Amino acid sequence: MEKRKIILDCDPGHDDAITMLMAAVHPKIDLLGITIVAGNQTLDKTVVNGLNVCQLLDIDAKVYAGMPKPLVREQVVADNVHGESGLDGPVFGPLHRQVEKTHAIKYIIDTLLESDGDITLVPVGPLTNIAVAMRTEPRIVPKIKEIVLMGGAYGTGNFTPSAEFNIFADPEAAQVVFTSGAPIVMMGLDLTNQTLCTMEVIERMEAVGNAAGKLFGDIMRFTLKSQFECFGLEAGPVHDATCVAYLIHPEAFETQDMFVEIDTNQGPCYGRTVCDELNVLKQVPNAKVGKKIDTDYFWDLVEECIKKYSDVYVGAK
Ligand SMILES: [Ca+2]
Repeated sequence: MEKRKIILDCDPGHDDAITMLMAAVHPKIDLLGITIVAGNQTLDKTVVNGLNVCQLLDIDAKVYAGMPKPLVREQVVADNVHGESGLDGPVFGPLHRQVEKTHAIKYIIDTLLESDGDITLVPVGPLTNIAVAMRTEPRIVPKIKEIVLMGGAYGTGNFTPSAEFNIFADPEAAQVVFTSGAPIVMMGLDLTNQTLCTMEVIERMEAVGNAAGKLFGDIMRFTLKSQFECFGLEAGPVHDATCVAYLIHPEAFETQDMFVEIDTNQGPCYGRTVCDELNVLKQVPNAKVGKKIDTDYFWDLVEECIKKYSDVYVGAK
């Protein structure tokens, strides 16, 4: 089976942790490395969260710390959804896993330059690391096979009425990435909000009975609580994991080629992904934008990934 080589760039984060869980174990994905960015919480916290998830699940991919602040704007975090730690809910033991000494930007640049152009970037946090890598070494851009990212929306935002959190947290970085010329697949809220995790889904994953199923349950039980408190929702989306699901089985997705611009004016639409869904501008599309996902496929895939941990992992640590 041909594996998709990926670098997962994330800001763990509840849905980030589930994305790590899936990317690390699925046979169609070759997880080369995990780079961390500030986003859902400050970098010190997102790095610890990423290491905790790797340690708990025995994920052997190396973890690299990246940018601690957005390019231009003041830092915002999503503690309303993700809590004080950035990954409230699961309880982890003493942390022994360590972050690599190499900076994430250097890792991304060196790995892409040495590659045969077969590496896909999967950014599921603010795009600061990817933008800085592109600006530091523009020769990486033609080396990128594809960027499959979670961010934005052509409908309503979730952090402001106009903007989705990942893009709002660093709109200028998003502009660098969306104007780079690299092929982009954008999983925005219009699609990711279809992955609503109900209590029924949580109980299904916990019933697998291993550490990965328990982690999924601990994560999503907290997410359900925060989604209800923040948005009045009875279920919680697993936004970031749609990117890995797309790489494994793109046929389960409906996408549309669109021209996408980032609003970097600091008004009410700051950080909005302005998507030309009706092609009124007659511009060349720069992104495939996710519209629909087969949710039955999605939950089957999540369960399949969780079950794979029964083979590689026994008992709690
Ligand atoms: Ca994220």
